[in-house]
Amino acid sequence: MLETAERVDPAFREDVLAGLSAPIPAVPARWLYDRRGSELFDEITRLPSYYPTQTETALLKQILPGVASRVPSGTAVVEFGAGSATKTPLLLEAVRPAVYVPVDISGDYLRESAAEIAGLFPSIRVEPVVADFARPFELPESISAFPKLGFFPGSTIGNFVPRTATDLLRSFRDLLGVGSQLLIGMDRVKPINRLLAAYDEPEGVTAAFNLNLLERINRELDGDIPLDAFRHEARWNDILSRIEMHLVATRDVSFTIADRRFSFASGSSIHTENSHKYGPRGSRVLLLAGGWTPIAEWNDSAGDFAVILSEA
Ligand code: AVI
Repeated sequence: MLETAERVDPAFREDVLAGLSAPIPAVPARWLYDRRGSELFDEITRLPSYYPTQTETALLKQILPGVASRVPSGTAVVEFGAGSATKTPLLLEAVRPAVYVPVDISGDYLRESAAEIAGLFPSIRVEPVVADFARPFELPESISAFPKLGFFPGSTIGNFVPRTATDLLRSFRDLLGVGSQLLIGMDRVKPINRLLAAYDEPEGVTAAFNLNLLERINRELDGDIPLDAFRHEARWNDILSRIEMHLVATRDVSFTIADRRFSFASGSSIHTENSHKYGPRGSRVLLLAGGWTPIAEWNDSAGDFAVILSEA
């Protein structure tokens, strides 16, 4: 139960009402991450079938000395997202930057993780910035003179359609400046059965993560969506090279959200997330289109995941 009505983000209401009224019903993936959604995502990253986290972490352990040798000393690391408890310390240990600037929309989470990093690395100045990195924001004036390394792991870039991903990469370039560097993780195209298994596993955590969106809508937007009328589905869209998450109606269903009536026919769906997968050339073209020139690229031995260092 919400304590106060004003805790609901008006953009959530707008996105849900407009998204569910659209010819192809969809809700932007960012709304999957309320507190419960973030906990469930955390659980997903520990599932054996969700290979991206384990693979990227293992790859970073191997390659970070090579990354560090290409990064100037006295760098400021700017991480887009509050940082993972595992990957961020690995990077900071290897690069030993002068300053670490994590950027995240969730102030509470950001402050907690920034305090942890400050405890682990007393010699690194930690300057958290509360901001949605997908919208314009400013870096602390105090790091203007430092060389900068952006860090964007986890293949989060894959959650943006290519046009928006390009805009995002360009905004990172504008923010960090010419001469800066970007270290980015990108998930690779691979056999469909492995992709589907990563997004629809027997444990049902990804299903719970997807269905949690309906619970959030009911709770925050005064909805009465019957949760048992929808099921989680992961689909591979080959033309667009992406996994899509959908909530598929298991029967004809009608419900109300914020006094608006919606009807879904059995089998129709609400599209809730895209996770684009890139081949080697596709990932480089995306970076180039976003204003970044790849200078080094590392893949795990199975070719499942790539980490790419680029320069602006
Ligand atoms: C956050 N992001 C990179 C995840 C992904 O793989 O696209 C989100 C996710 N959705 C379902 N499982 C994981």
